[in-house]
Amino acid sequence: MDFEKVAKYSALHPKPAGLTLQYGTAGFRSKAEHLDHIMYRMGLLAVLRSKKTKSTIGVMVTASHNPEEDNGVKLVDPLGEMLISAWEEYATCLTNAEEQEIQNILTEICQKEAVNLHQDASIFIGRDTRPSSEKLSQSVIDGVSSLGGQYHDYGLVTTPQLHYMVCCQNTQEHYGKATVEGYYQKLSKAFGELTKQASSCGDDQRSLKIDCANGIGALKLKEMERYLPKKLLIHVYNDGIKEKLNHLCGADFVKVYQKPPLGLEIKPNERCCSFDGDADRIVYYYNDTAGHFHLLDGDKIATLISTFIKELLTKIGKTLEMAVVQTAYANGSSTRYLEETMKVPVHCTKTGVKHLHHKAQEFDIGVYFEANGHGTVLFSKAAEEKIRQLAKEEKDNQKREAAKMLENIIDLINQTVGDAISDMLVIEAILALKGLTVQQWDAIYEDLPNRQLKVKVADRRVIDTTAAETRAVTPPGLQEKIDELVKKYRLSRAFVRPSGTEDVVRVYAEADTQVSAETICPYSSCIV
Ligand code: G16
Repeated sequence: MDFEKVAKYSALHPKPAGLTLQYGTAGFRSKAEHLDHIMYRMGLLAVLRSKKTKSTIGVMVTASHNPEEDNGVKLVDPLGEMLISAWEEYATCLTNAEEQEIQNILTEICQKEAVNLHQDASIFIGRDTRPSSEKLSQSVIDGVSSLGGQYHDYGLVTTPQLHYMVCCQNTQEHYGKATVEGYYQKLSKAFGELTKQASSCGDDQRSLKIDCANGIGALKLKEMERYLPKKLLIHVYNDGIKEKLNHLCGADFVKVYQKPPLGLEIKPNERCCSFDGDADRIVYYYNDTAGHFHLLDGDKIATLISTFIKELLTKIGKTLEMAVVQTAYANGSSTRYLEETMKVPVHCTKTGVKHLHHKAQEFDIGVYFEANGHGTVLFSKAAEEKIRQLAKEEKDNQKREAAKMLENIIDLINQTVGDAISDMLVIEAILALKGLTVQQWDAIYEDLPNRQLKVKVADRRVIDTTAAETRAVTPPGLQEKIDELVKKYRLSRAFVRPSGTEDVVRVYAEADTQVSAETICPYSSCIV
């Protein structure tokens, strides 16, 4: 390692005195002006991770749903998954080190992980549309270069596009071509094939309004449009030309406040959806004729997709084990519907797609979605092979057609991480194939009324949780108070947890009526 070069560049990316940050739910997030040294150091760490795994590693500069003034960075592991947790600790340690400690920490990581320093390193870099992102990604490049790593700067891409390209590169393009164009071609082809199968159901042209949170999603959807079959008419809103990223719009805003985004006028019963700032989350919604807003969140998406897959599995007559993975935010009605009506096993993990992803990998088919719209479907290698073989060789027409649909779902869904564009295409295809309106989809089950709040506290780390974040273990007495409170309301539950992406505590409550949920929620936040 050329420590002199590392030290020389490091001095150009100084750490603000007294600042400590943690690798949180999805990497580091903070005000953009705090992040320069972190970007440089994540460039360094990505090189070591690349040498260790002998693979290309991704570095994405984004703070996704956070306000425009924030920024962040997350590292992407070889198959497009989030960075493994042991290395999250190295990331935190390196980030919080004083300048003179950097050399020792890098050496320690190399020793512990037996990193071969002679191994080549390759890093893929991407960024979102925040004004601060370009400069910060340059700092990542400085980090990569000062340790002699090679890099490919993809510039403006959605987070899931970068995950996809890392996976393509490390699977010798078995997963697809490691270019943005390759991504458009793969998804559009699978979508075209799937919806071709829908045309026999007599479906006409479908149109969808998409709120892009004034972020990267708008840019990428516009690029992708020319690849997509004309049967899907997409109308992009909040494209970032005039307004600020995530301001009163986007998937997070719509989910938390349960109202439509600014900048998108909804006609009664019109199907609309919102992406978040880096296009890895999606939620759907519509207004009914009485003007009431209806949200179809990650739980409704998981139900739609898993119902569809289960029907196809029944048709092909193969026993493949499918499960749904959720978090504590999943609406109680969705869990009940999946378990009791659909007879699909449901598992609950901590918040953060990294946790859901790992759990979903345990099944032949793992459908995972956070209620906030972040999720995807994973097919095990064995399941994928079986499906592809049936799609090619099965003699029975009906079975073969069902297997082909599953094969196209495999190609359409971005299995590396939740992806708003890919999820949107899967949902649109399923709705077309099943001939479902958004209202019919919504009516599959009725959500329990719920409320979510963000609460500012002096130090959110005083709250520690257990049981997949459904119970608080500290501060003492907090959980007992919540238990006492929820006892008073029917079908109610509530929990609090510190956010891993924003400096807030999140409070969630649900109950049999909206009034009860609203009463519990502000009350829970008072306790905090
Ligand atoms: C990130 C994570 C999600 C998580 C969300 C909120 O989303 O990828 O898994 O649900 O943060 O996390 P928290 O409640 O800990 O703040 P995004 O879209 O912001 O990258």
